[in-house]
Amino acid sequence: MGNFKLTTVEEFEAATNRLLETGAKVGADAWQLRVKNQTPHCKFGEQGVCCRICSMGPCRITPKAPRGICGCDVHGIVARNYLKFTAGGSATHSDHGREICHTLYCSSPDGAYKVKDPEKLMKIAKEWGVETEGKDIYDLAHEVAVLGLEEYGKVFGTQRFLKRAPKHTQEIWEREEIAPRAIDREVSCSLHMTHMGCSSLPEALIRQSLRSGLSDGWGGSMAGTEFSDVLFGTPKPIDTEANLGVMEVENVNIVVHGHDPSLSEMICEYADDPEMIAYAKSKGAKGITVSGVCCTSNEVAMRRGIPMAGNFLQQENVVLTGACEAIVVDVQCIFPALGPLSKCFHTKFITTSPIAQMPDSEFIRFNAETAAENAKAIVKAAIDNFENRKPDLVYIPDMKQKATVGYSLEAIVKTLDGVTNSQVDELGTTKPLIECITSGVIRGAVAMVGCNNPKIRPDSAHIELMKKLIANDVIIVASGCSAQAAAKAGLMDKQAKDLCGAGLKRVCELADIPPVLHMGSCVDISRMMNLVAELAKDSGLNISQLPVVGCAPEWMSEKAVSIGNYVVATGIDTYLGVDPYVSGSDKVAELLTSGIRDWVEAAYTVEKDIDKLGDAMMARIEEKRAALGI
Ligand code: XCC
Ligand code: SF4
Repeated sequence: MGNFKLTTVEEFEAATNRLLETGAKVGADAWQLRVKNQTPHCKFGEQGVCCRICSMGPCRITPKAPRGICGCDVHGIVARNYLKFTAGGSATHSDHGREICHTLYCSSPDGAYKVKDPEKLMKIAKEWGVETEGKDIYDLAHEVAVLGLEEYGKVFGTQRFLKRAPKHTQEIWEREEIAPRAIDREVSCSLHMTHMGCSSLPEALIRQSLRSGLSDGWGGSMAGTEFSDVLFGTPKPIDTEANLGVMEVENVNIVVHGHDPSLSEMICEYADDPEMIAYAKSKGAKGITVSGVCCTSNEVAMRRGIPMAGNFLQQENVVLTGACEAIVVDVQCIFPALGPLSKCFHTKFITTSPIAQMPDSEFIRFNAETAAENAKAIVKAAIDNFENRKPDLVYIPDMKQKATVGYSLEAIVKTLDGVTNSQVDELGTTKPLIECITSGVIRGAVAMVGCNNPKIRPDSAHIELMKKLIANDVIIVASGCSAQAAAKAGLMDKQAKDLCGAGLKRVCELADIPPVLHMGSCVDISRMMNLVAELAKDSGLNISQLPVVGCAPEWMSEKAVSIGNYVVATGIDTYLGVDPYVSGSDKVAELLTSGIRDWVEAAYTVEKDIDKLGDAMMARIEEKRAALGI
């Protein structure tokens, strides 16, 4: 197996510690230090039993005070908090999707944004019943973009993309009254329900949590993914690298961070511009390196092979290298800490969105209409900053791994064609994958998703679980910061096949894939929804019967809870390594981990012991196989 070796969490931590030493020299703060000041956390908050939605409170529930001033009990308070948390996530993902629809609306043949995948646009247009015959592709793009935008406020009916789900799933959503209507309506309705004096019945609040989640996964996020593909191309397998070592000491380093590819795509475009490269050289650099953090990094890695500097809890590290000329952010998961931190170095912290404005940043407003000039100004500002580097503060850990990324649903279907040598003659379907699963060569699949969280040693849960699963012939699809954890460790290197069980290893060799498939950013979990929908349709099974589970072992954001809700509501059991602030109510905990199974054929498992979490997932996969007699 040559000299392939995974990067261990210990090696990773040693590099981080070395960077923190640089930080200490310049008086920089870091999350590792702030965690100390914030722990132990507030018990009421942790259990979800604090309510401050009206000014008679705040009320917190204890054995001596079992009800708030209005009389709400602990179950109502915990469930209300859970729904609010979900709605925050649905709003965030969906608003990202809306921005993408708007970018599509701004596309033009000679503007900054073009239609790179007209085939996908045609497919969606047909799916939505839009006449395509003889239409100019940009007229069609604008028409479809308006329809996409209307999904947010449609007066009647439910989300258009729900039709992609198998019939059985659609029937469940109808029966349980959780088929999401207008996206904005589900978020508004959630905030209405959680207002003082509205719902305090846990069942009603959790049901709306599922519906709000579905408006994200099968609404806003799906729009985000689909229209990003139309604009920037549907990902295909592509080679890249991951971890801090992708930053290059002699180059101008621009780090893109956030979520919306409308910004990062343009930065990449202009960093590649010969005029800009010449300008960088005139300033004494060898060239320009763009790398990424968080989901926007996944977006440009999947489509352009732009290297991934790291995931969520690595964002401060990129500045601590002392070699980051600019960290350019749009929305979501951006530490406000980057402001003061960048002031300790020469780094420019450039915010670009009215939605995410922060102190100690330079605000260069980025608009779809003026994208080209905005992006150029940002790249130029980074280049101009190169000469301000303080050489004695520069240290880039020599640490990176190869990764093959870009496994959209389309790419997975194409790549797995021909893996089986038997009677499967329907290419362009998921049938070859189904055959690998039914024959037992692959036992099942796990969707590994979500963030890092200081409550868990960063990346360790992602990596340990993945290693365990692939060794047991379970194939992994990954997204978000989980995908980046895998890439940094080396699990997206094709040579990682040697860590797999015999069956999965054979599949990796035949299809020439790594055992952990990078499906994109967190809005791209909608790709996973489309994948399971196709698997169910092609196999004639219900989604809940497939030996497939979801897992977010280190999650932290509201978005992650929204995701969890739509994954479960789609019929996929979901495993969490961090508790979603519901331990204060046995009723709510019971609903989420078991009661909702009666509604949607799936539920949550929360288990903080990562080894046990892995065992539970494998046991579930085997249980589903046994039920199918395979
Ligand atoms: Fe954010 Fe999407 Fe979480 Fe990573 S995984 S920390 S939400 S960047 Ni989405
Ligand atoms: Fe207290 Fe009820 Fe007001 Fe919440 S809504 S703060 S429980 S009085």
